Parts: sequence; C-alpha cells; structure tokens
Amino acid sequence: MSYLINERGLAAALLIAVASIANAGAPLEVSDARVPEAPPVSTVLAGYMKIINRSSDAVKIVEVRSSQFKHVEIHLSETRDGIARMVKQDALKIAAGKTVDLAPGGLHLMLIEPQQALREGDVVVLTLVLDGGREVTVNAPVRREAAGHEHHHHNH
Ligand SMILES: [Cu+2]
Repeated sequence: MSYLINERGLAAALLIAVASIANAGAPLEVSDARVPEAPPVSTVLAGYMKIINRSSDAVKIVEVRSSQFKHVEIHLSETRDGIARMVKQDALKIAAGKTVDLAPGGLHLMLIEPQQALREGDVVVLTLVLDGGREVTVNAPVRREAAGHEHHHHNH
C-alpha cells in the first residue's frame, strides 16, 4: 500500500487516491508508512515509512508533528560497544533523488505520549515540516506486526 503526500491544509480524512492526485508535484513521496501497534499502556510508539525525494534539490525535514502525540522526534538506533541506543536527530536530510527508509533498527520516528491509546486500524496523521516551511502530511495506519517482530526499547 502506498500513502501520502499532501500539502498543508488538506484534510487528513481525504481519500488516499484523492490526496495523491492533489499532491502531485510534492517534493517527497512517502510509502509504506505504518505505526506498529503497541500495548495500550505504551507511552512511546515508533513510526516507519519510506521517503523518496523526487525533487532535484535536497530536502530537509526539520520537524515532525502529530496532534495525536505530545511530541514526535526523529531517532537513529545504533549499536556501539554492543549497546543499542537511540540518538535524537535534529533534522533528516534527503539528497535529491534519494530514498530514506525509516525502519526498525535504524532511523525512525519516535511518537511520544499518545493522547489516547491507538489500536490496529487507527490512523496516525503525521506532518513532516520541511526546511522553508512546506509541509507534507502522512497517514500512517496502526498495524499489528507479525509475531517475532523485534521491538526496540529505550528510556526517556
Ligand atoms: Cu526511538
């Protein structure tokens, strides 16, 4: 499934097909956006997606927001000396024509303090704020991941 891509002001509820047409020409194409379902008590969830920069210029995501969470951070998971940890990134730069994969074990969005518990079938609406103020809205469905999925843990 492929999601995404709307400009500021487009209602999140718009059908994906409509949004795709409306956003033709947006610099970023986002696909496979998803939020793995977590236990209802979870205060932190992860957001994953593939972001393709279709433009001829580098694009920098300087902030990510969601009205469904207190804050959203861009994190990079890394293992150093055998210890896994997550490092907050100030921004996410995507070179012209490049794809960045936000996926388990690497770059991801950290969705912190949900306003309410999210279940499979819910949709997390994320706003990627680009350098210069442009915004791209991403609809990320909450999905129950297959058993055996590697969860990552960290402390805030
Ligand atoms: Cu994280």
